Amino acid sequence: MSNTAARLIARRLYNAGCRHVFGIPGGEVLDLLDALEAERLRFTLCRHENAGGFMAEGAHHASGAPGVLLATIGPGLVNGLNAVVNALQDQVPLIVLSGAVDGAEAATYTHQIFDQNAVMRPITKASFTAADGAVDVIIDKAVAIALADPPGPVHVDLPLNVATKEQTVRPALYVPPAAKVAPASSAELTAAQVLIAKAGRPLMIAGVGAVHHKAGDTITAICRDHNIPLLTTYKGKGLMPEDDALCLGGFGLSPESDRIVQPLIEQADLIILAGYDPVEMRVGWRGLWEADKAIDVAHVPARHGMHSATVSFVGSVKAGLGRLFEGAALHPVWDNGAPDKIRSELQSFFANQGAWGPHQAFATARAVMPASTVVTTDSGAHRILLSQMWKTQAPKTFLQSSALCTMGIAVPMALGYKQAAPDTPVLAVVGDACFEMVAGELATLRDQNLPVIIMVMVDQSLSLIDLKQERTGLDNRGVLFGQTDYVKLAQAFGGYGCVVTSADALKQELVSAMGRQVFTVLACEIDKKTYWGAF
Ligand SMILES: Cc1ncc(C[n+]2csc(CCOP(=O)(O)OP(=O)(O)O)c2C)c(N)n1
Repeated sequence: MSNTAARLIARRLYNAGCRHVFGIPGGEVLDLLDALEAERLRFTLCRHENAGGFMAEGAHHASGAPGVLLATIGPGLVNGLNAVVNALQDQVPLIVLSGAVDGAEAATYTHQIFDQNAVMRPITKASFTAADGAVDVIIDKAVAIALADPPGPVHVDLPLNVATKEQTVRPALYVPPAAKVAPASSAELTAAQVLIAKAGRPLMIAGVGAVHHKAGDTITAICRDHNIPLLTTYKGKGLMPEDDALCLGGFGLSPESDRIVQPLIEQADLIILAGYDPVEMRVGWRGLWEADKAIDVAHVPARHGMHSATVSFVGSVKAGLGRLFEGAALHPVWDNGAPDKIRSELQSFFANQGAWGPHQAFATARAVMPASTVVTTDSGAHRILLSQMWKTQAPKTFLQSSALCTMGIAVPMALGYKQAAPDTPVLAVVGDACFEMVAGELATLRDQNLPVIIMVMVDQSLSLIDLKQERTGLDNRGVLFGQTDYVKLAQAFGGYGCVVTSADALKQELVSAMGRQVFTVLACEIDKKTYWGAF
């Protein structure tokens, strides 16, 4: 068996559970590409490395294994930077493999060459150059670092001469994940349990750390046992089934949902933070509660300065919450019924309403698509309204960039998810500008035979930005654009497309799309003004 550096990297990634690699090859990564396929990792050729990075993220959400992006030297690597920063902010384990020339060569040769590690270092958790004799250690470390809390991107440069060098095969360097532990008996634990025992109006806010630690069942059980209402971030959606009367839904980017829910936060006398990272939140979430009424059960130490908590634990969010509530007997809580009133207010504010528009489109899609559907959404007005309206039953079924909030993620992330989980229905809901940023990836959907359904909300405007101009009295500048024929576009790339202007038509088209073997683009024509005041 060949034991070149390239083969070793591929084998160790396979052993870490990786089955898919996305990217675009160049002359400097051909040995690696060969090795990846030889070790049973399937390569998907995308049309832009940045989209490849989001595809890798989609595959990660489907499988739990780190996503893998392959980029060639120079332009290939830097084309993927937005996806790398997204992985850093949105806490996605992503291995970025790139080609490089040999160190000695770079002394006298400059074509396409710059310090790739220097570019990658500030936007990754680590950036390595694979060194002959230590390739196994480096790839094992890369995987361990990518998966450790908070998960994130790790870059590995593989110089051409190292890629083909035979390596001594050593047992896998076992880098055990740091033990995730519950708080030990301590003064802090006692103080937190006293706060819980005294609470009359407790509230829980859960986020991405609870998703990483699979704490959904624990959170649901605690909230139900003690009648504690739950708020989540957008990434935390589904930690508790969102149709539960105690679940108030996802929050983060909608001023209207903030306006409705913040009085409840003010009334609360105890706030339990469960893996909550405010990187997803608008600035209005800064300093919302006094430190002495908050207990923080976090997956990483807080460095954000957005809020503080009088007692704070870093470790297992799941075991930590379990320990805090061991034997807890709360008083009857929320005797004023405030959470129910807030839930009703949220429901009626974000209810389906009026004639055809985004509300009807989203309500129709939710009603028609099976409960097992995974939805990806992009950045813009469409995403904020959809995040408030779409109810999920489980975490990781509603995917988006909610920390970096980048455009152009939803279609490639849907593609990567479908590639890794072909039996799951996958729906991407995107704005027209977000869609056009990555329209070339329709070719990837065609080549890979992936029947992803794409709902494009067509309003010929960067509506979220348009709305900001409107609110601040500025003229529309740089936000309006012309009409694209999405039906022809879809057909040109080998898929099915149609224009949708009613809820009935959308219902029929979604049903047909689920039976189709190729991708579907549903161009939902709406009036941008339907977003005004909607979130
Ligand atoms: C890569 C990137 N560029 C610019 C932005 C700023 N931005 C956020 S939302 C948005 C508008 C997106 O327009 P569209 O896809 O049509 O969605 P809509 O707001 O109309 O729902 C822009 C330009 C961003 N978040 N990411």
